[in-house]
Amino acid sequence: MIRHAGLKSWVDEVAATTQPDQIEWCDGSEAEYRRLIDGMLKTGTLIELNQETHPGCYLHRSHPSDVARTEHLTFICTESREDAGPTNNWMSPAEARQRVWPLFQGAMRGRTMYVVPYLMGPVGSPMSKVGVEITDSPYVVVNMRTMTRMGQVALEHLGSDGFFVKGLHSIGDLSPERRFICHFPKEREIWSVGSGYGGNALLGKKCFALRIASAMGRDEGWLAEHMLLMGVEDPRGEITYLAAAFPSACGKTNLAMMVPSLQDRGYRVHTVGDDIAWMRLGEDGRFWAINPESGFFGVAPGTSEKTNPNALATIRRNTIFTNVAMSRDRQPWWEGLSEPPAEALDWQGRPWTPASPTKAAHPNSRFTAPAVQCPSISKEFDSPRGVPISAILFGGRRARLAPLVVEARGWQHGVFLGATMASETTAAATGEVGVVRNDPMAMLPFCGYHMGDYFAHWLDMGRRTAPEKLPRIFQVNWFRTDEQGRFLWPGFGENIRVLLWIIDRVRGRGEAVESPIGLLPTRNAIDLRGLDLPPSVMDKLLHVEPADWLEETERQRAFFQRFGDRMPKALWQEHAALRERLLAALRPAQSAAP
Ligand code: OXD
Ligand code: MN
Repeated sequence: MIRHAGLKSWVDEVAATTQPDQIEWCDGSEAEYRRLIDGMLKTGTLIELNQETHPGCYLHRSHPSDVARTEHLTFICTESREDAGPTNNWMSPAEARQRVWPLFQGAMRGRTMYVVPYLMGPVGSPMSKVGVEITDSPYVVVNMRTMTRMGQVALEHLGSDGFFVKGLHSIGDLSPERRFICHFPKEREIWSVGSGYGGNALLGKKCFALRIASAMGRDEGWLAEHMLLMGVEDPRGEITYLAAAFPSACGKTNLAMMVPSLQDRGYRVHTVGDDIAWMRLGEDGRFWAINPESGFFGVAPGTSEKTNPNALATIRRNTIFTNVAMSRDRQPWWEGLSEPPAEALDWQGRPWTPASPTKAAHPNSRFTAPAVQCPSISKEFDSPRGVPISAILFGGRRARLAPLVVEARGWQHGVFLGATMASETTAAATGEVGVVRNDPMAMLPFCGYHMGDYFAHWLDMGRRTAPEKLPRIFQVNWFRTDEQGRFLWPGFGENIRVLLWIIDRVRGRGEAVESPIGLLPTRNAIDLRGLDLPPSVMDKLLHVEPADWLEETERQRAFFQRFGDRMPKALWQEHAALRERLLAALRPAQSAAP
């Protein structure tokens, strides 16, 4: 019995437009999940994987043209184009009604319309928020059950008159010509049509928890960020919580679930989240964060016993794999997992052998798995108050230029480091892979409003509490390469060494030295014991080349200029100060030249 009149009337209105054969209200129960899985096994939407090695695991093969987020078809629908800002595609609400709404007309004829209430965030948390997704895809429903707290629990949170974010989704005819992902930040509403892919179709994730939530955070004084959340425990049992923003497919899941190489010295990692963080100021003046999700929608390729053993343990059961390959004995496989199987079916179901010229798994193939199955899941994962954040990391994928780690001089400089992040593109979105693009705070595709205002909001959050209560801000880069293109830093479990320096800094212990771009670790500040890394390599990893950075400030200038007078002056001041410091660093070298 639905007690919420607003919800009931919206569902009636949508049904009148989409004309489904039937309507199913989802309660999130195990029995419902089982029934939907069985139905999809019958229609071939899901394929059963080897239930002995992978109990409760299934494979879904998506349409080959529907394998990643489609940023060029993603719109922010505000009355004024200016409010969406220069980094978002814009569509007026009137145009959306004219161009996109008709695509929902009769779209669910012959299909079931599922009503999926879901909660983003832990049960009972003041930060948690309710969304309702209406969808005609049972694949979306079962993924939503893993990725959110779905069903009855959300209805209870909602009560009879609570607020919820409306999300309407139809796979339509899956044609990219009729694919739109529209966000209405003012109305807190989402329309998505023509795609079944995760980030386009699981509306709780990017659409609500980032694009709509970022606008809610601006209005209500909190932050919705593309960040992992993790705790690092030291041998004394003290846990320091970090939040880290990296662009899609740049290792957030690996870092969040890291098995530290220094485990035998008593360090441990506690995973709180791998993709999204909602952060607010607590009564104690510190930043507190929750992970609004309850599952992982991770990138499969490259995930292995070496790179992320905790992820492999997580996805051994109750996991939906999308667009991976399947071996003859029906086990999921992807590039980087292990030795290739002698024979397999590739992500499109075609016969594949190691001699095949194409990849077996799609580069953006994914797993959807419950967070609680992760061996390193934090005991605070379900905590309504969240975790207190001591440090924020911004990281990109940069083969050149950016050092392994650098600390901001303070909050304002830290916001500048986040705002000037740039990274090489990956397969998580359609388009060219490997080109450097600006991706401030890893939010370029996910900020639901003008990014100049977003930077101002970050600066404002820093003014709301005492400076010593603010998280310290760092920039990291695991991806620097040598002249042959080989990674200089071993990464993965060894990243703990960088985190320990960061934690030392937070706790007032670590040694640092000034550089034009921020504070670098001193030569011996990062513990390299037991790691075969010549000092010359460490020097390269921490090297800051003023001439190259000066060139980078030109990129930064061009990027900042796009935001016109909505670009906060404080960030222009940081830009000018950086140039000053770089020019000063270059001066002696220039005067020594003949
Ligand atoms: C994701 C993404 O799916 O960032 O998390 O694309
Ligand atoms: Mn992401």
